[in-house]
Amino acid sequence: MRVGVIGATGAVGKELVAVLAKRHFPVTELRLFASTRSAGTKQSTPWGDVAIEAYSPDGARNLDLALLAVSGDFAKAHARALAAQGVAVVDNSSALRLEDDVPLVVPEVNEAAIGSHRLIANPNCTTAILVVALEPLRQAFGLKRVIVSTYQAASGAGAEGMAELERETRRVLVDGQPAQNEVFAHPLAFNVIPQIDSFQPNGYTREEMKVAWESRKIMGMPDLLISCTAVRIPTYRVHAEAVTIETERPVTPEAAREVLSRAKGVRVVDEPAAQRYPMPITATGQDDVEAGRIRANPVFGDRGLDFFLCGDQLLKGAALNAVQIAEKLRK
Ligand code: 2RA
Repeated sequence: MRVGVIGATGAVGKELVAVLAKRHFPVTELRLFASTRSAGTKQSTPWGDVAIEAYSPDGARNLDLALLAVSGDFAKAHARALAAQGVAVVDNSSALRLEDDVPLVVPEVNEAAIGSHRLIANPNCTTAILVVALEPLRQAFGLKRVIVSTYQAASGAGAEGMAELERETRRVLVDGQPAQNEVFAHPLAFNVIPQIDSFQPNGYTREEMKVAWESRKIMGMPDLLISCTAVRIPTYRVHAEAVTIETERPVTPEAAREVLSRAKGVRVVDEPAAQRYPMPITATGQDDVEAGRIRANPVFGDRGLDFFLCGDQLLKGAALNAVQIAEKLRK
């Protein structure tokens, strides 16, 4: 397939190229698009050095597949037109995720939603990591309520987020100066920030609402009761999520562990006695979402469960999920 990665120089764009290679996606021609600033430079890829092009609808006309890792404005302006030209499009932005005619897909959960669609939205990273674990639990025990608190890495804000964390940390440790922020609302080094994206009229942030809106759509549960508190922490990579659920039917930690150990896209890491549980340091670079700290939640009696997830948000939360969708589109 003639594959175009649009936003190729960003953190997700680079992962997209790496995941295409790792999963042996049948690329006959790889084209990389980015801003005019990067156009003309070369990026080294498993398919050799590829010159970065400035995007133009005409230039992209011959693609079979376009993987978009750019802004929502770009997606609004170009995604539908590309799909109408016959290009299969997977969009990483939030612009089209809630549109009725655009499936929002995590293949382990709702692959069937792809149908004959040619334009598919890739969910927010925090949502994708959550629903791969929620869906098998829902199937086994039913799902009534979900409460999530997240611990999100700097790379959720792209390469700039990682660079800011590194710069700030050096400034504090090496220069002995206070951290200075530009990307995040406050210094992230040696801090946690309970704000990701803008505040909504209901007091939640947009990131928190995305988790609710998108989980409901992907799981086909428009009335699911779900609340999220999203927090940025000073790690490079991997989003962690502390999850509490109330189930429809009785659940035990043993039964939940069994269900999750059979679930696609999940790896149970849950040996408290050996101090083994999900952590960013072990989940980094891994395709599967780690699930552990699985225990009964006494607030909800025999229908309550607590657990902890760690997922590489540049992989399952972005590039890997997008390429998995592309693999399904190929079929
Ligand atoms: C973040 N989830 O971590 C957002 C980006 N997709 O900032």
